[in-house]
Amino acid sequence: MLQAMTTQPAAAHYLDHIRERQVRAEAALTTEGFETLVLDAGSPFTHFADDQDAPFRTNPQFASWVPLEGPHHKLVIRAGHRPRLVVVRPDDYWYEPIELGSPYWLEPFEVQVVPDAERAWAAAHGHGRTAYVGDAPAQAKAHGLHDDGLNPQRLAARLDWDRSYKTAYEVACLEEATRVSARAHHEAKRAFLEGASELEIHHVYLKAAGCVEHALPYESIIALDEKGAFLHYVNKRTKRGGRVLLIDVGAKHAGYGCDITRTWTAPACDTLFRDLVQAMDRIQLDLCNAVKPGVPYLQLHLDAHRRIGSLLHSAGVLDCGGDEALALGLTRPFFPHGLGHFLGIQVHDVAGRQATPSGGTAPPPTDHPYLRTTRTIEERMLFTIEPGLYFIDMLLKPMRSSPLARHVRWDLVDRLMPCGGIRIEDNLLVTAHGHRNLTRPHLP
Ligand SMILES: [Mn+2]
Repeated sequence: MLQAMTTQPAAAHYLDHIRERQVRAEAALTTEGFETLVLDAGSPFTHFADDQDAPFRTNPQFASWVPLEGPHHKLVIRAGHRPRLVVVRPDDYWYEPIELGSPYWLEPFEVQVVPDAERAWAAAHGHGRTAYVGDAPAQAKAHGLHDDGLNPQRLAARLDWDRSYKTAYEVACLEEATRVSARAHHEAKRAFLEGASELEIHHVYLKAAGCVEHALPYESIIALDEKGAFLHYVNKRTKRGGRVLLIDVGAKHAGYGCDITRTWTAPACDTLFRDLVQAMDRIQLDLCNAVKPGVPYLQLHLDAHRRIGSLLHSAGVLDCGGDEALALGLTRPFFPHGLGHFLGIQVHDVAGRQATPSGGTAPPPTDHPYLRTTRTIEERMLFTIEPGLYFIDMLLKPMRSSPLARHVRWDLVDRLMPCGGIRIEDNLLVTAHGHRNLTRPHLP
């Protein structure tokens, strides 16, 4: 990690990022009547009846300030003061301790290094009414925090809400992650066309991305043929020699993960399916082109259903398209997930369904329960656009015996079923009058 430092494009924006975080956090603290905020990096999660921990994941609220890895660190934020970073660096020979060095991201903090978790608690004391946000509220209480300061809901909601608007630093981190991921996607596609198995494609991807498996932002989805009809296909990946590859995998930079899906076809693929893939690519780009401030995300999601309905109509699968297919619910079994989600520290980032800065939920329509984004699009939001079209037996079966069955050419559905599904996913940053597609420049 030492090669990183000041040559990163992200580094140039980091001080502004922390300045904005500080301003927003101070405003949230004042509104909610707190003086100090303690963010906890978190504790390791130990598996039940075992002595092994799950790969550690930092509290996203902490990670959105500082890309310091590992458990037990604390960040103490207080109006008018430099944020104080308490770094836990044990003397250890079981696990190699972090080598802190002097990365760009230490600059804005008053740094205190302590040897263990207990001393981090002691060092993380606040001033005045203090809020704690982290996974160890009982320990925070044992160290003197009051009940009403333990993960206060409205304060946490305000911090989440602020994370809907990405800083230049965050965008640069996601762009760096995208460069790495796109390079690895290219290699994975090549391996697929050479006949590799799902597991081999996964290994080719990891090698090209230069990371271990648990450094991916989410478990890779690498599915050949009919396996693509499982939306989160993450089994042992034994299939090989496929005609269709659905690959959904990202990469991380400084804690920020991109989320990219492509669907590739081999020359032996059914031409009917290959045409659908090409048409879905055009639909995805049309949906991207509609992204700009002021548009409700839900409108794009429903528009995706209309366009997919029309595509199925022109392919002969449905006897009607567009509005009628959407109104009848014909497209839902073919496109059974949301059009996209916020992206950031978390792959499904926070506040996509948040109703107001202080909390509450704006749920999606009952017919579209998996839509994760119900916000109206605003500048600096960053989200995925990922329409899908699948042939999923479990969802189509009830339709075969329903009154809707007469709208469907089942012989074509049966012909397409072995091809699995299509998903094409880019990451978009919303600008003042439109958007910037972060993925396409690197991966057509
Ligand atoms: Mn996604």
